[in-house]
Amino acid sequence: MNWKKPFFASIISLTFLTVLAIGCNAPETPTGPQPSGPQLTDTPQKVTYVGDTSCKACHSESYENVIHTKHYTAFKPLADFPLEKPLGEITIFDPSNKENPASTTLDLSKAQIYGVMQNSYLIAEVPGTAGGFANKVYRVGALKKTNDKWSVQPPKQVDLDKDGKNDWTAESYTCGKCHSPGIENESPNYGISCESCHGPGGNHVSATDKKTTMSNETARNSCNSCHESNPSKDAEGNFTVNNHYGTRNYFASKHAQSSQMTQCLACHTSHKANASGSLILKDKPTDVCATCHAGKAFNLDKLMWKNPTDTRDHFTKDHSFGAIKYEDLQDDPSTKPVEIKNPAVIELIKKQLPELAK
Ligand code: HEC
Ligand code: HEC
Ligand code: HEC
Ligand code: HEC
Ligand code: HEC
Ligand code: HEC
Ligand SMILES: [Ca+2]
Ligand SMILES: [Ca+2]
Repeated sequence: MNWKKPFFASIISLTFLTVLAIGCNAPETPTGPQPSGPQLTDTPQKVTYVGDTSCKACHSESYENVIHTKHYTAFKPLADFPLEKPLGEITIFDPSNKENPASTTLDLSKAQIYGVMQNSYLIAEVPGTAGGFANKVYRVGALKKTNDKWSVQPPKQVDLDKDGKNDWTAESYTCGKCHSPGIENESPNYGISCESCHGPGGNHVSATDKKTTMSNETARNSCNSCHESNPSKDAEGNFTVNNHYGTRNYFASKHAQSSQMTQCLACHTSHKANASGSLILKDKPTDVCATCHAGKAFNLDKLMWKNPTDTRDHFTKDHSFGAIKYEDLQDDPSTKPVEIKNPAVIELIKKQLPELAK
């Protein structure tokens, strides 16, 4: 399998999506893994997402495994969070136009609420107003837990209308592509679901030929659409490895370059979590390495470094497996993103990722 192809496709689609996320009035485009098989026919087939319970009817074992993975807890229904008091009206500001900020009143008890992302952000639909809220889906609140109950609070406090008091600002929801693709896909499941990796299942479910209407290959190639691994460029044109989602620098590893490897799934599972709830093939991560590197002892904490300048400590570990050490990058430790200043590493990027180097 050629690793680089899906890799580039994902860079291109991500760049495109970033542009979409920034441009407020950009048209909506289906995102996430696209179905494999013939595409771009004269009459494009409408893709339909049918939801997990539909898959469960025939693939109950997969279903039981998958619902216990962290993919399934990335986005939850609000009903999972017992509230201190019933939802009511809030006045929210759209921060996208700082000169002339629009505001509106939203009755949360009647609003279309999609759910809660990463146990903290309340995601809901906000009807458009004159001069504001053009993007439909917004991060309208932050959930805070006190004792056993949750309350909805402003996600961000900024004095937008400059009256001396902080305003409840609701930002356009740009995180859904990876955290809740189901919202945009109009899937019955708003979070990450079977179809987030497998592509829409409508055809497969209704087809008599089950074998050719769903391909494992689509799912194997899906990981990168959310776990974007390559460096990116900042506004000054520096390469950075600041993304929170990537298996950072995987391109530089001997693994990515080896045809023996089946990429992510050489070490990870797609459905079944290990004893610690992680999608890793063995309960002890070093036991995975031992299946191919018998007798070698790896210190994964050192080898798979985390961004040391990320105060929130939630960035994915480096996956270059020794090809790029943090010390090699010549990062400026005073800034949060990890800048790549070392000419030798920049050369490596140019060689392995010529598209990105342009
Ligand atoms: C009505 C029953 C049914 C439903 C509903 C169904 N499948 Fe299947 N699925 C099958 C059968 C039968 C096969 C073929 C198994 C075989 O021949 O090995 C299959 C095969 C597959 C395969 C393997 C394809 C391959 O290359 O081997 C995947 C992946 C899959 N289904 C995913 C899904 C997903 C995701 C959903 C929900 C969107 C779903 N299925 C819903 C019956 C179903
Ligand atoms: C390109 C895909 C993508 C986008 C866009 C994205 N994320 Fe993530 N996010 C991920 C992935 C993948 C992970 C899991 C990383 C890991 O486990 O190493 C993650 C993890 C997280 C976590 C959990 C970190 C932890 O340590 O538990 C938070 C919080 C988060 N993202 C917030 C956001 C917010 C807020 C946005 C939008 C402003 C956003 N993400 C946009 C892909 C994305
Ligand atoms: C994180 C991505 C991901 C999610 C989520 C996911 N799958 Fe899969 N699935 C895969 C991959 C990758 C394969 C290919 C198997 C392999 O190469 O190990 C696969 C294989 C399958 C197969 C083929 C038989 C097998 O197990 O190898 C079926 C059936 C299937 N998935 C059904 C489902 C159903 C049903 C759900 C939801 C309950 C689901 N999958 C959710 C990635 C995913
Ligand atoms: C050579 C084995 C290997 C390959 C290939 C690999 N990973 Fe990992 N990955 C690991 C190990 C081991 C860990 C856990 C490290 C730990 O817990 O100390 C991990 C952790 C992760 C995490 C959890 C976040 C974290 O920092 O703990 C994510 C997300 C991840 N890998 C995604 C991927 C994706 C996506 C791919 C494919 C591009 C991939 N990995 C390829 C071995 C691998
Ligand atoms: C639709 C976007 C999406 C796709 C596709 C996707 N992931 Fe994830 N993945 C995420 C997000 C978001 C998280 C963070 C979940 C959390 O921690 O709450 C995550 C977390 C993880 C983790 C760390 C937590 C854990 O369960 O161990 C691993 C490992 C991982 N994904 C591997 C994979 C692999 C392998 C594939 C492809 C078969 C894949 N992912 C496909 C979005 C995605
Ligand atoms: C499916 C087999 C497989 C697994 C599993 C695997 N590797 Fe590798 N590893 C390889 C191959 C193949 C190479 C490339 C060998 C080469 O080109 O010299 C490699 C190269 C490496 C290298 C660079 C060269 C070296 O030997 O020092 C490191 C470091 C490494 N692997 C670490 C790990 C770690 C750590 C794990 C577990 C998280 C792991 N590998 C899991 C197959 C694997
Ligand atoms: Ca104010
Ligand atoms: Ca820095």
